Amino acid sequence: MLQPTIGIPLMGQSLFHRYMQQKYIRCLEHTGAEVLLLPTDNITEVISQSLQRCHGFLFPGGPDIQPGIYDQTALPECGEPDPARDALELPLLQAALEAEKPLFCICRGMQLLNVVLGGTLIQDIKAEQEYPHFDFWHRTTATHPVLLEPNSHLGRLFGSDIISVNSLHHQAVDLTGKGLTVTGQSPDGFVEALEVDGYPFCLAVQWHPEHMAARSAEQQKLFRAFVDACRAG
Ligand SMILES: [Mn+2]
Repeated sequence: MLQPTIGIPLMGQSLFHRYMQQKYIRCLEHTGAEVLLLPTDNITEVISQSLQRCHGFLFPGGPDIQPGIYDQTALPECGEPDPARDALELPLLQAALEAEKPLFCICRGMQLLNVVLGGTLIQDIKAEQEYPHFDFWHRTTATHPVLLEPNSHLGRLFGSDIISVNSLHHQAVDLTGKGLTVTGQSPDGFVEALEVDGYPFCLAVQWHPEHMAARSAEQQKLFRAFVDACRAG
């Protein structure tokens, strides 16, 4: 298969949403993939059709996940959720995992992966952080280091145990879900990358490679590895 199709949940219709969505689309199209945006209406149909059509799924950034989903009540610091996206993305990710589709989970996407597998989130990290983990202005450049497990998929992909990343999150993975291993951490102790034990192909990162890839050959590797896995599947 020359051109794999990759499903991405629709982030929203506002100018801001379309700008943020376009970054993922460009990176995937640049590596030769076709993108299918998945709307939040007719969820059952969207899930069954996209599982047939898509060779892989990218779960993008976005608003905070409703804390009730991981059995917590919302703290005042928790952001405004998007219940429609939660309603689509939770069962879609569950179904994609069962079908063993190649996955790329970014920011909210990584947090979603953790929650789907029974993990929890820290609803706001501002009081604990020692690095600027939410720096929208510097989203195209690196703002903090990430320490990678040398024997992980990411450690091998980057050929290094330390990389520099941008950061656009105010929440973080707390208790990890079933079958997940932490393979990247910030120096102040927050989870920046997860891997699913024994799963064919899943990249899960807390940073935003889609905003860095235009200038960073290192970050482009993530999209290339994902699209290659989709092509092989
Ligand atoms: Mn960070």
